[in-house]
Amino acid sequence: MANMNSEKIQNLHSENLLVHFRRIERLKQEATRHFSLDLNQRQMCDLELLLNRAFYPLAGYMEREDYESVLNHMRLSDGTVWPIPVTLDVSMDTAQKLEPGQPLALRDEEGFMLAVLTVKEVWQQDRQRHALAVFGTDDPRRHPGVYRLFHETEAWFVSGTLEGLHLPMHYDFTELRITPAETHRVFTQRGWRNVAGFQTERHLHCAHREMVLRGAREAGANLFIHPVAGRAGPNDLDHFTLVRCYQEFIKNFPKNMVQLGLLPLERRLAGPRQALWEAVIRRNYGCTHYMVSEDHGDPFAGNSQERFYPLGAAQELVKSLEDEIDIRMIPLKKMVYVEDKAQYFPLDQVDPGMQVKEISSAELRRRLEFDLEIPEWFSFPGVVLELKKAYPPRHEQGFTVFITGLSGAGKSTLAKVLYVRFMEMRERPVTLLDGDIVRKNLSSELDFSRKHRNLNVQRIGFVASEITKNRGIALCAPIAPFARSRQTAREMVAPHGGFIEVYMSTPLEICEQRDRKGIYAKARAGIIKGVTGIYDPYEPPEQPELKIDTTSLTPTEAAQEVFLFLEEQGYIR
Ligand code: PPS
Repeated sequence: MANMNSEKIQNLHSENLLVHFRRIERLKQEATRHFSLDLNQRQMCDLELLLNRAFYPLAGYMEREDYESVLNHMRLSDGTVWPIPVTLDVSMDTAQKLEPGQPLALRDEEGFMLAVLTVKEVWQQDRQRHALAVFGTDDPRRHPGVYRLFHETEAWFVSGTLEGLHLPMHYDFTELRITPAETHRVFTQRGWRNVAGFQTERHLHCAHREMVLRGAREAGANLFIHPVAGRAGPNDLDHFTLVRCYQEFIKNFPKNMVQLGLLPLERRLAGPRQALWEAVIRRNYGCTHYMVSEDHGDPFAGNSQERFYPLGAAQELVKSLEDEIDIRMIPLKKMVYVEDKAQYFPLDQVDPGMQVKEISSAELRRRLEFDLEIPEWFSFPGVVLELKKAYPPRHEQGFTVFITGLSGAGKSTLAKVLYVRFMEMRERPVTLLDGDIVRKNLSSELDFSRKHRNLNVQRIGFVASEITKNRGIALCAPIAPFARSRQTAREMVAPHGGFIEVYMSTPLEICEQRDRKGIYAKARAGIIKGVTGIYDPYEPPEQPELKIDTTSLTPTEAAQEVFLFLEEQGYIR
């Protein structure tokens, strides 16, 4: 078996797969004749780690022999430990155009050429077999990694060597986008003999500090906090907030102990194989140790769901191959705060009589939203401040009041009263997206077919989500007869602030009696077709935040119900 030699790795890391600038000129000239592929976010992550040699010894996308060997033995065909396939997936259309020896230009989403792949083989993947070998199941419903393989990966694979022109561009947190060659240099300059790598994709608090410090002390190592900056993680925090939180987090360590970096890794969530892969990557970044939790790489790690892989399996696998991959495994232990000792303890050292305190992520979110205390034993003031910016208390968040119901149910009137009252309050900018206004402007080309109604409501949801994100108030009053599109609007808005669905349940008879616009009379007379409630369906909301029947309520009384709800929920004071 190939046993990696640290010195060899150190030397190889002084290089990357980027070619000399003269060669770049040449490749650019030739590129006009090459086939080209625009990479998606996932593929860009893999390309970056290939080019910067975080995936050493890979010098391109895996050949079929290596791929098969990785599936079957977690090793490349020469015996080197490598647990996860790194392949370039293409559509059948592209696959049919490619031949061995042919250059394929790889471009980013803007069409900027990043690398040229010299094609070696093209083959159709067997998703079932791939999934079973890598993930241990071929059921996309049971495993998000398998879901991505089945639904977000093209069916054909291309292998071949790479010539890099540029690393993918990042304009955010550039100082943290350090490559393996740079980390080697930094660690050496600082005289760090032992460095323990720690990966995360969540925000970190006091318990995490205790956990990583404990691990690092055991190994006599400095720390490389190396969060994933690939696609969005398991929580709904935006990337910018997360990284700002990490920057605050590392301020709470002894001086010259920690280095922070971002890893553009597309995680496969393949449990033990994932952990092993991450360890190999950290070895390539110059770490001597890697911290592994008992549910490391599990798709359901860190939430209340049952884990997919057996607890401890990831630690065992990495431990068993430590010598071969040349990096030591540090088992991470969950730490809890023991109140009577005013100190953190590893969970397995807590006696039954001890008072343990914890704050779940849902509870943390609630406290942020309601501007409640977040104790110092739980988190650091700098981290809390960043979180507060991302999760302002509700009275500082934006929200959308989404009023749905039949024509004549009182939607527009309610929306107008609310508009005036919010304008009077002058606390947030207010936008009125009444059905008619939207139909005249945003959706002027749409008709009243199911497809167009859904599109109309989807557009309203998009605009409302932008308004809510920027902390304004969006007042929407479309008929929105279909539950699915109302749900879509909710999903667009909810991550950014409040979504209050108000169902105007005024019965059809009353709406028809009012018939302000005369559309019911026209519908009954057969002059207009497809009027909601007469010939077209209305699916009543099952769980609206509010249900208001304006049969015997004045517009001011209806508005009052909305105000009471908003106050009770903390959106207004
Ligand atoms: S939808 O289903 O949400 O897209 O409808 P919406 O955009 O809210 O409708 C705006 C107004 O169009 C008038 N109108 C119709 N409504 C229903 N069905 C048909 N066929 C139709 N034709 C025109 C109707 O007056 C809607 O305004 P409101 O404010 O609801 O009375």
